[in-house]
Amino acid sequence: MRIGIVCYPTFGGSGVLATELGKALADKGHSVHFITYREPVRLGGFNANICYHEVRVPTYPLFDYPPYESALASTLVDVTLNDNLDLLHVHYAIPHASAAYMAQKILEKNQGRKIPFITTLHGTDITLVGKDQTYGPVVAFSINESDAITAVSDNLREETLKTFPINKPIQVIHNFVDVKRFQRKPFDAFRKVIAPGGEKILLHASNFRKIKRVEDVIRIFAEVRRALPAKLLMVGDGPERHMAESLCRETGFCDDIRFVGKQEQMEDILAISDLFVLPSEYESFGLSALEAMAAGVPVISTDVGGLPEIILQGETGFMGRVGDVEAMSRHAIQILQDDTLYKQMSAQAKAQARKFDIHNIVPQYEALYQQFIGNR
Ligand code: GMT
Repeated sequence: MRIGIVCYPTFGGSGVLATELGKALADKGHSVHFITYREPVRLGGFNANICYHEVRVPTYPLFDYPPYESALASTLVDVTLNDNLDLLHVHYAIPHASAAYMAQKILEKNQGRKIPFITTLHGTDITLVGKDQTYGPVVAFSINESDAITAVSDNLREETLKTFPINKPIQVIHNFVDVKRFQRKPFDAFRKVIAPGGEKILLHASNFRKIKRVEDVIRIFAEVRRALPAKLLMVGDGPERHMAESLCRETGFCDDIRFVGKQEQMEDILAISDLFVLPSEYESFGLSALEAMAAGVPVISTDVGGLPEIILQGETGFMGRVGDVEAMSRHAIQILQDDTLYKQMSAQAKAQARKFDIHNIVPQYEALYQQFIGNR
């Protein structure tokens, strides 16, 4: 199959998922074309079945806001024609679904050919940004015009149906992880640099937006640190980083907290981590938590959105109420202090992650594509 993938090329979960999907499809012999404004961060080295097409957005003095959506739609038309694409798969509805709709209409009118497009909903495109009246009508329209709609969790499917009048089925295809890639390797030298005294290592990774409640990460860590020797690694960057850095000074544990910025090799960082902390206000899925579990790292999180679809309460970690720092800290301490419990949870986390292994999920997308390509 010849598939065009549209995504955000950033560290966000939707871009990571789209990139990993494209790479997996290419490994299976499909021809994959990434169409976005920058090379996706997880794309990695050369693959003969992958092409990256950059969407150029020329500036012009008239434009206070260069029209990315039009530039994307035009690039989709161009790539579909020149590379004879069978299908477009857009990740994150805004503005990708409406750009794909526009490209579809242009091709239909000019070439008499309908390129099917599939929209995968990832989370904030529905629950935060999409809901906003500024975008709502366009989001609802372009989702409904998609030839197929998928959501990354049952919860996101329900949220979408609550938010928009959707007139076609939404298929749930859960996010996935390449379990093999996240198998722990002995990384003692790296671990010694971060925790020279053998301290436990807690990890948080996100885009540091409000929805992630990074202040709760710092508060949970402070409680853990009062109970046992520990270090905290904060991976990622975003609007709440400054606040989090000030808060860590207030806790008095600044020397034990490292902000390491955006990192690509999550598997290396997870290999030295003992506990992953994700106390978000909402997660449609929580791909970072799944990656942690694949590495055998138990997760302390909130019980929101799609997280209960991947985390098994008391078996692969603990989920508390949003803002319940006390309960999340108490369970974190318990897990870290009890070696037998820790080993059990770590093994169960790996076993649970295997259910979401790339080899189980990617065929679901291929089967969906086949439904449309078969009709051409
Ligand atoms: O978490 C973010 O803010 C980034 C966002 C994105 O679109 O890249 O992540 C969303 O999609 C991920 C991949 O499907 C999910 O794992 C995240 O849970 C989801 N984030 C939210 O729902 C807040």
